[in-house]
Amino acid sequence: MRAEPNACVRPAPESVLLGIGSNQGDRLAHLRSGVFSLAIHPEIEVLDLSRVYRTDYVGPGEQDPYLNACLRIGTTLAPRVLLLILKLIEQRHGRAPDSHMAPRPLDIDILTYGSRLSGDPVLTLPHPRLRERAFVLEPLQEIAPDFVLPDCGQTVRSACEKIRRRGGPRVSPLPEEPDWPRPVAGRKDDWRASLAVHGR
Ligand code: PH2
Ligand code: MG
Ligand code: MG
Repeated sequence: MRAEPNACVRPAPESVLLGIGSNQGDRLAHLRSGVFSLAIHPEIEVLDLSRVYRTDYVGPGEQDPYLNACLRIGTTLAPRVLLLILKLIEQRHGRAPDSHMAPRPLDIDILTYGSRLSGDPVLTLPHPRLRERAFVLEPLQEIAPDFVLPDCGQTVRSACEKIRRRGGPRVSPLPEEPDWPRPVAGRKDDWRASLAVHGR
């Protein structure tokens, strides 16, 4: 059946890779609650989630270590709208609006949005520092090793191997974390139930 000319056509969901981090307060609780906030959004489906990594802070000055993880979501939200939602979730977790490079309870970054390329300074795609950051590439390679980074044609796996060879700040997975939800392959309801239990 053909759609009416004015019918509202829902766009197909895009596959989006996100990085999530915290280095302030109860870091694991913030990450968990951040994932839960994404999962309950009607236009976002959490499709995969890495383990949690303890990572040395990277950047000017000294800061406490981070906990970092990566997620793959499916969403019908346009990139700028998704960005706005992520900022709202960060703020709800106590993040000050202008806390660039300051310690933060929650940071959620769009790493890639489908294979889109964008030089927009508000939302550069892929994330401009993605390939320099082991704290992003290690968890990302768990969930998307074969994803081809659209700006350079490298897979996540090979970008990750490159940065490993270079050495650098420590990035290590936490020992099996009972409070961290894990997706159960092919059983979306279990995965959802696990998020509902762990969300606050
Ligand atoms: N995020 C930053 C700056 N430095 N270091 C680690 N280990 N993990 C982060 O998520 C991180 C960082 C700014 O967003
Ligand atoms: Mg960040
Ligand atoms: Mg950020």
